[in-house]
Amino acid sequence: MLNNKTAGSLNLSHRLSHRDTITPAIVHLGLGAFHRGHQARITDEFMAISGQRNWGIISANIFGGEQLISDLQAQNHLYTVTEIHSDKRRTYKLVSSIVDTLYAERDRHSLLKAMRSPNTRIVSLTVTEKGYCTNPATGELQLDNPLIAHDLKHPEHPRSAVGLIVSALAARRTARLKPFTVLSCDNMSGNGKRARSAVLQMATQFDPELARWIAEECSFPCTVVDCVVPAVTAEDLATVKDELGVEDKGAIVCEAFHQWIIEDDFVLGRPDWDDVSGVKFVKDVEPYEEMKLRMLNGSHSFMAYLGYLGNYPTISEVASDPDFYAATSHFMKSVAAKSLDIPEGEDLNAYAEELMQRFCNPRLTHRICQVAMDGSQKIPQRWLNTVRWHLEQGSDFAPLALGLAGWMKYVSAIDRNGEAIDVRDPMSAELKLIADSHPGNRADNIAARVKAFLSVSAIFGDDLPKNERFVSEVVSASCLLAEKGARAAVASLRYCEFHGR
Ligand code: CS2
Repeated sequence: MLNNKTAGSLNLSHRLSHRDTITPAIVHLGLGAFHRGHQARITDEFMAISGQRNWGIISANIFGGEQLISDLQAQNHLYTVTEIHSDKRRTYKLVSSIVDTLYAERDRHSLLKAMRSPNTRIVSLTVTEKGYCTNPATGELQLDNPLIAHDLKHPEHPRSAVGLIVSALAARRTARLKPFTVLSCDNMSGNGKRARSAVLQMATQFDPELARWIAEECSFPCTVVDCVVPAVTAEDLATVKDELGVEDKGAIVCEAFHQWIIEDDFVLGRPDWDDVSGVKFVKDVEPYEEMKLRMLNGSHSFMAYLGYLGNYPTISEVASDPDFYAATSHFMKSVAAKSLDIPEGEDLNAYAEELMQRFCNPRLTHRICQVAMDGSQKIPQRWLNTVRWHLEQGSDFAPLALGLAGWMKYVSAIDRNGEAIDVRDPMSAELKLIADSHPGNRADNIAARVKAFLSVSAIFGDDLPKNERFVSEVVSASCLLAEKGARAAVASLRYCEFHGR
C-alpha cells in the first residue's frame, strides 16, 4: 500500500523531499476527486518548484467520503494522480501537499481547531453548487435548508460549510486574530461573491457586528477552475496498482491539463501558485468565468442530458458522435460565445476547438451521470444567462431549448422506453412530482409540463416563465424530442446549422 515508506520505491519523481517539514496553512472543505486533481496537485507542484514547505493542506470532507478519509490516513495522506494528456499519454504524479485529512461529522472539533489556528491563512472550498445552501437563481441563503436550520440552532456544532466558516471566523474575532481568506473553487459564476453573501447572511443571523467584521476584514476572491476529473472507478484503482506496483486507494485519473484563474485578494498572503503553468492571478475573473461556465460547462450539460437520452455512457462517446459533435460545436461558437464579453487576447473559436478535442479524449472516462448530477444548481449559470442574452437580441438559442427539453425529460426520471433514471439532484423529488403531475405526450400535455417546470423560480427566476418566445421554443423542442428521440433531435440542430433557420 502507498505510504511514506513505500513512496520512495515508486518509479516516480517524488517531488517533495523532506515531506515531514511541510506545515499546514490551508484548510480545505470538500476532499473530493476534483480537489485532489486540481488545487492539491497544483499546490504540491508549487511547493516542489519553490522549495517552500509552509503551504500544506488539511483537507476535510463534510459529508460522505468517510472511507476515503480512512484510506488516505492509512496512506499518510499520499496519493497518485494519473495524468491523461491530449495526445493520450499517461504520466503519474505523487501528491504530498495534503498533510491531514478529517471527516467533519466525526472530527468537527479538530476541524474547527484547525480553522481557528493562526497558522491557517486560507480556507478553500469545493463543496459543489449545492454546498453553499443558497437559492440557485438569487444566491439567497436557504434558511429552511435542514443544514442551515441546524447550524442556526446549534452554532457550536456547525454541519454546513457556511456554518463551519462562520463559527471559525467568530472564534478568530473573539481571539482578536485576523480572519482567513475564503477561497471558493466551485463551478459557479461569482463563486467568491456567492460564498461571501452566504457567510454574511449566516453571520447576520447570529450577530450583525460579526457580519460587519467579516465584511470589512475577510476576503472572498473569485476563481475559475478547470480540469476534467472523472469520478474514480474500481477499474481505475486496479490499473494504477498494475502500472505503479502499489495499491493507492486515493488515486485519481484526470486531465494533465489544468487552469486556475484567481482574483488576487488574500488577507493573510497566499502561495505563488502562478509559479505553476496554467495558473494566473488577475484583478477580475468575470470574463474568464463566464467564458468557461457558458462554453465548457454549458456544453457538458448539453451533452449530458441529450447524450444520456441518446444512450451514450460517457462524454467522449457523445462528443465523438458526428451529430453531437457538430451540434455542440455550433452551440459553443454560435450561441454561447455570442453572449460573452471576450476576455482580452482570447480567441473563442480556438477555445471551442480545444474544448471539443478535450471532450473527445477516449482515455478520459467522464461519465454522463456525473455531469448530469445537480442540474437544478448548474443550469442557471451554465445556460440561462446565455438564453436571456439571446432573448434580448432576438437571436437563436435552439440548442439550449433542446438542452432544457433534455433536462426536463431526464429529471422526469423515466426514459422514453419507460426505464427509470437515477436522478441525483437536491430538487429531484420536486422535479419528479412536476413530471408525474403533468403526464402525457400530446402537444398540450407537453406544453403544460414545460410550463410547470419553468415555474420553478429557484431555477428559472421570475422573468423567463413570462417570456412567451422562451416558453414557446422550449415547448417546441420538447415536442421534437418526444417525437424523434434525442439523437434525431440533435441531428436536426446540425441540419439547422448548415442550412440556416
Ligand atoms: C462538469 C465539471 O460535472 C460537471 O458538471 O461539467 O465538473 C467539469 O468537468 C469541470 O468544470 C471541468 O473544468
